[in-house]
Amino acid sequence: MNTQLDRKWDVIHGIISEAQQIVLTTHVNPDGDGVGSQVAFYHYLLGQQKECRILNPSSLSHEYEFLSENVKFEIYDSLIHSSWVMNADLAIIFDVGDYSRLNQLGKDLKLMNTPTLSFDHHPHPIPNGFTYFIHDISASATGVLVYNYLKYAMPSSEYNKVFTRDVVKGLYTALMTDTGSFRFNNTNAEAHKMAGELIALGVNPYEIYQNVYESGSIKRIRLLASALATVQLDCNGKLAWFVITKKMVKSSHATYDEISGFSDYVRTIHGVEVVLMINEVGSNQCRVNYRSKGKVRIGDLARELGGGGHDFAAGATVELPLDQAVEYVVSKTVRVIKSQISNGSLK
Ligand SMILES: [Mn+2]
Repeated sequence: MNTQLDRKWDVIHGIISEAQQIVLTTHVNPDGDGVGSQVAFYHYLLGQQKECRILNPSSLSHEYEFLSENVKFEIYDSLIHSSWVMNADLAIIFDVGDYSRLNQLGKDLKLMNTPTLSFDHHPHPIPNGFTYFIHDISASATGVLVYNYLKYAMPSSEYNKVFTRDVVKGLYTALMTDTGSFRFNNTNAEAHKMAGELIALGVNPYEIYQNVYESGSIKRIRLLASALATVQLDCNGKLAWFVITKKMVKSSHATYDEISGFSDYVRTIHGVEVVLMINEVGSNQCRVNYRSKGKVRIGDLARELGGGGHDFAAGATVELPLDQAVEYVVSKTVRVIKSQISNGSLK
């Protein structure tokens, strides 16, 4: 934790303490980090007698439904929620690097002049549209920042009261999913230390693992099988790319939210440094997703394609039909990998 951040905790703590009615949200297509962080914070705030609501830009995918046991996840709708949001004195936003990923809620918060507080670890210029922010790109997950805040906010004698079952479940989910179960190259000593502390506080790692990773459907496996059949190698085996077509999704009866984690299978190939998934979402639109093992930086490439993300995990939406998107994106990616090889950053 850097010292600049340490000094910020007291300011942030003051802002949260003063607020009475608080909106909690995360990015569209929420992941385990965003959802886990907001669930932990929600339960913490309830314990502080705050009035709060989780209002997200889109629905929860099925692997995170176990987190909704004692909390209602609502999809933000201006007609239903704007009067409640208007009365809120703070919106806390988790894991959002790009303000536009808040969709309509982001626009409404701006219109209503609601102060926003961002907890985030994506690389981007700050304040990036937010009023206040806790921003640390060295954190493995946004959940790490939430955990550090809660430890700052409460005396250690109160830990057993603060870190309830719901809070630790949320935090562990955030940490586990963003580190790929402690396998990705953002896994560090702090992540393992936090995991150990959460286990000591009562979280059951296997229960969380099962809920997130062992709750898939046979439809998902069928879609995975057809996607894996398209894997191709480029750049002497350093790039592996594959596609998911609308037809595959249809014939497997799976849904797009079930494709998370597909790249993890492809990255198990020896020698592969970058995995590129191209997902046909519309007749003129493809979602592009990059995962790098840590030698090739693909964040700038994703930004060039109009998207964003981290150096080693990023994505973009490309407005092209599938065949053109494949040609355009694969050739661009090959060029980027080759230039990083030739400038010596990749052997
Ligand atoms: Mn994250």
